[in-house]
Amino acid sequence: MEKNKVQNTPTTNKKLIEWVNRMAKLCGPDKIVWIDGSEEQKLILEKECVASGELIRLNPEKLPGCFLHRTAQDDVARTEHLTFICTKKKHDAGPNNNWMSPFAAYRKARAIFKNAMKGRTMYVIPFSMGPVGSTFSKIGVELTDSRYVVLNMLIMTRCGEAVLRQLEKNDDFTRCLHSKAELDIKKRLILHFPEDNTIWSVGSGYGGNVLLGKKCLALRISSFTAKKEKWLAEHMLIMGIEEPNGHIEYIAAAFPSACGKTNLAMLIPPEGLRVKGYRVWTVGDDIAWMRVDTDGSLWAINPETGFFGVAPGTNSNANPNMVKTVQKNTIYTNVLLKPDNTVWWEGADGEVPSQGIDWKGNPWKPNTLDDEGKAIKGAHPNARFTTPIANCPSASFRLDQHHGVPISAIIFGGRRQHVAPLVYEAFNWQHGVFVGATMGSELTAAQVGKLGQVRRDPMAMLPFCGYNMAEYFRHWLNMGKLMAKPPKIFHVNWFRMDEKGKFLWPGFCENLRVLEWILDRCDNTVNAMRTPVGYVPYPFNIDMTGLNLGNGVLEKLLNVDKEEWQEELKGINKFFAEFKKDMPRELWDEYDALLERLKKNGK
Ligand code: OXD
Ligand code: MN
Repeated sequence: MEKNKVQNTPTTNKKLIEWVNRMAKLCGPDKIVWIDGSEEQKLILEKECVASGELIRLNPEKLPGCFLHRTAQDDVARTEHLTFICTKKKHDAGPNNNWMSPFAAYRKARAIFKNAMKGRTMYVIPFSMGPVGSTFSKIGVELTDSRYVVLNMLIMTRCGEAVLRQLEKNDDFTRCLHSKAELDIKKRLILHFPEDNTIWSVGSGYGGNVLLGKKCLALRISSFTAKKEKWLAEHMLIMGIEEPNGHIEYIAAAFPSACGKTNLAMLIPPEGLRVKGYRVWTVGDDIAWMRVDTDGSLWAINPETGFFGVAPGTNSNANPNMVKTVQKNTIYTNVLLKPDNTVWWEGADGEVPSQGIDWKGNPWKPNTLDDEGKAIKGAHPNARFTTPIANCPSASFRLDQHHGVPISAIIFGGRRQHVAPLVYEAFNWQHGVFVGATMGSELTAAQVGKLGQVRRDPMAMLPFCGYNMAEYFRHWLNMGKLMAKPPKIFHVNWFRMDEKGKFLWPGFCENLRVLEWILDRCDNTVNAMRTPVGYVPYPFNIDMTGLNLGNGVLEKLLNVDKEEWQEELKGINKFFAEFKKDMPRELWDEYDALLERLKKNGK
């Protein structure tokens, strides 16, 4: 029997068999195992992980089917500086990406992959992003030497037999190769080859770098494919809002990290609005694939089947639905282990435990200080849970529908202390693309850089757009022309502050009050104030039943300060200029028009 060769393949797809053989030859695993998506196979893998120490089984009474995993200490987040777009021409990756030539990238990575799986098993994971067989969906096959990756992929994607059957009808798939190798940051690379429909990730075990269906395939590779095929692959949540009359309107929303995207996707209406009969249905919290359907509207699916969410700060106040979701069949990564074999993180419900094992595996007590005098955290600030959407009490009943859901509104958002009002509506699609392209967030204490400094993150896609963003903007402009009924575009800012640095808006579930206005605008049932930046609500059109902000606060939240906006335009100018002559003229036109409106007296 020839070593490293696929034996008893469960597929007749020659292209797939040939590729698996070639990669096995490179990586040198002892064994190859095909993931079939069965419960039996999953249970075997879980047992093996517990035996090897990759997973700790959590309290089966309190957290059935749940496990804890700890990553290496220098492997706790996406490593953007080690993430590359490898197109033949550097220009095609754009100023927004790190670039390496495919030749250099393959050569560099091949040396790390060489025999990296020796003594290990190579798992072959056929997965579908989106319902198997939907016109929206794309198939990938991930080869990995990590059982943790397999178990996470089983939660996050549709894996196994059904996907192999689909690949017999159409043999097109994204080739995803992953090896932990030595988990050495100096030998870590996350490489995307959009022209070859290939992803190579080596040297990491952190979800964002290794669950290759997510950021790598569903955003970086798919944004490239989507441009060619005329659809949109976006870093957006999708939620349905059931109106008092039972009708459900769907919105897609893009926010940079740490702006509460997951919380918004599954919010529970505040008491004051709940009595009206509103209800939220969660379609997705991270990625939206959107296509123009035969009705001329934009329809969206969430290509994933799970949430890979940030644990710290998740509690019954911020996100009661997520707290319920993570009670079973969940993999926790880098959280604190409590003596009763349950888990905890900073900002979790209940009392701070008096002791535990921290995310590094060390004994922990609250308020223990490190060498610099800072309290040692029980959970890493980017500790995660991987959990099935099906567990979520607000999971939409349309998750598996092949056509997805129709999108009425697209929302862009950022974290801005000043400048951006609570909500405004773009004048039209082209202006909406400008609003998305100029999105920004202020740096928080958690990021390196000057506090309050604005980082531009267009459509929240800066780390995820697999090609030149100037071309991406052009694609967005073109998509508007394909739609008979394009969604309306809005911008929201939950983070505006007063002079003393206090948040003016309570956020969380109260955000539904703003979404209600947005839906009223989509239905043309409410007027708005025209300002230089867009349409802003009249304060009396936001339903404030049960929420008292104090005199004049809503007016402050909705204020458009022309001087602040003129300052803002200087930053936008600098950002646009980075794209040189590739920047679509239409966006500079929008820039000029805004400047002009700001200079005029009156509104
Ligand atoms: C994520 C991210 O992990 O956007 O979803 O960073
Ligand atoms: Mn994300």
